[in-house]
Amino acid sequence: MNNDLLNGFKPHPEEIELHYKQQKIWDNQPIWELITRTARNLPDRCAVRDLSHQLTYAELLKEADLFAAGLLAKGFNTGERVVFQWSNQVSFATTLLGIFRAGLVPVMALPAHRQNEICHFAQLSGASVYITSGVEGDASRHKMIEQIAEQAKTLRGIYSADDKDPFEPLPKGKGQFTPPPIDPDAPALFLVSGGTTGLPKLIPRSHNDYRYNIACATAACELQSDEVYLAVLPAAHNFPLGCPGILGTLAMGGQVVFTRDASPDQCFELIERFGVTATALVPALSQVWTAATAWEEADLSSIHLLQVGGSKLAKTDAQAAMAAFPGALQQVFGMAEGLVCYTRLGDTDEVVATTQGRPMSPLDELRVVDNQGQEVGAGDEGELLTRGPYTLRGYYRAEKHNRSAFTSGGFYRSGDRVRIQADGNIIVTGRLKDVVNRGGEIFACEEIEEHLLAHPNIQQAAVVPLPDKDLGEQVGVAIVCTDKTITLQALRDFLTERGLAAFKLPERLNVLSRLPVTAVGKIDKKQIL
Ligand code: AMP
Ligand code: DBH
Repeated sequence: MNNDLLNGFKPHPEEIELHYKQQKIWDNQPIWELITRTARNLPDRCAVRDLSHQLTYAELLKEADLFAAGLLAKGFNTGERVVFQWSNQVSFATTLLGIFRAGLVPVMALPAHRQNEICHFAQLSGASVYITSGVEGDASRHKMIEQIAEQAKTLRGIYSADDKDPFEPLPKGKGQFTPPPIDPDAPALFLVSGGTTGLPKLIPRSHNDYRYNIACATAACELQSDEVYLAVLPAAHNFPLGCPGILGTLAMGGQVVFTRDASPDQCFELIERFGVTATALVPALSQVWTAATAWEEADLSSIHLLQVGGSKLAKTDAQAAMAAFPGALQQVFGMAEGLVCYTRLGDTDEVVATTQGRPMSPLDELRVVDNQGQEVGAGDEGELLTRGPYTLRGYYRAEKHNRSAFTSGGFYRSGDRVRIQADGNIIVTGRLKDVVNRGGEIFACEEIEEHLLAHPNIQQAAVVPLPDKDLGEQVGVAIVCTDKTITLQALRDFLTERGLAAFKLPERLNVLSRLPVTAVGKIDKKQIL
């Protein structure tokens, strides 16, 4: 074991770890065992496919082990970090499983990340390897990889699966592979935070905590052994990776279909062809898919779980998705840091349309507090704090930030404003910092966004604070609207009619053909400002 891995990793307190193990909440197995178990029981079943490849469980494991053996033969050791940047295709699974089998620890970069983020991940994690699926027609990527090679000093190897890249191909070993022993309390992988401020942070997820995460997610979503999961969001993101996503599906013996093209055109064809039963989308994508069901002719009746999460799903969009995919919608409020909440199949339409669900584990502890840190009354709004068996105790190598991101009792301050209903379901009302401060009047952007989305011609809306020389901040609005000629005054009249206070009315309007999005497809307010 490379002990350097544990530098800057904050585990759960010892007595709590012990309790989790005694109660079999944590089962002390390596993460790869989720897949090797299926490979032993159902070797000939199809595990993964995309439009050009498919592999059975036995083949998936064999390919993974050849790569694992190759990594170890190159002199990389258990516990060393690998910046892993891979697009949605069959080799995502073989390569990631290979990293796990070798005992190396992947940093789960997303395809949209560029040299700034990749170098940051490499340096912060002290990674010795960067591996990537390749250029995919993006000429700027060659330059990017060259810059990474030059700047990321800890890297001893860079490998690309694309022979057009100026780097070595992925190492491949031979023969029988015996995986090295791992410490199940150590990080198994690093997820990256959405990075609403500055560069993304690294979120360590241990074998034990991530296995528990996956087990809770498969149970809450009632995932079955004949599940066919379509991985359409970037596969390295927590939502499609493990909630229950790719790893949950493989743990159950189901099949994962990878696609790099998220369009309804392509995805609906895949759903019909492979009988896709489950998938996960962000709200913007669910909007596009829902609209497309009106004209696309593919048979989508195999879908029984349509997960939508990552940012707030407007009630009207939820209702439209429920009509387009009957009985399948599930709202998901999750975070790579841990806590995941779901509405459940079988909840009333009202709950599915208007709430973000409830925690997936009975051991999740939730507190809603005011800005003094005092718990608010039942049903009142406040910041959500959370702690539990799969929620981190500290970002990796971020001691200073951790002092403010966690309470002294180890609760993670999510930065999300929520209300918890009497039935236990959560309503996310916005981000703590997503507010406008207009001369001391502080109000949530989300409140105005909700009113804007009630406008029949407005499809997407983002409210952002803009600097104002007299009052500090003013309200700026960016919308996607079917009526391109809509004016600021017309919007102000519409909002006034809905009873919005005059000081909350927008003073700047930008009508766009689409809103900028983050690496996983959430509306990116940083780029609107
Ligand atoms: P990240 O830290 O990048 O994993 O992003 C997690 C954050 O995304 C959460 O803390 C929320 O702010 C936001 N989020 C995720 N799901 C939802 C949802 N269903 N509704 C509103 N916000 C969400
Ligand atoms: O936004 C997220 O990070 C997220 C959303 C839904 C997440 O991590 C998840 C489900 O697991």
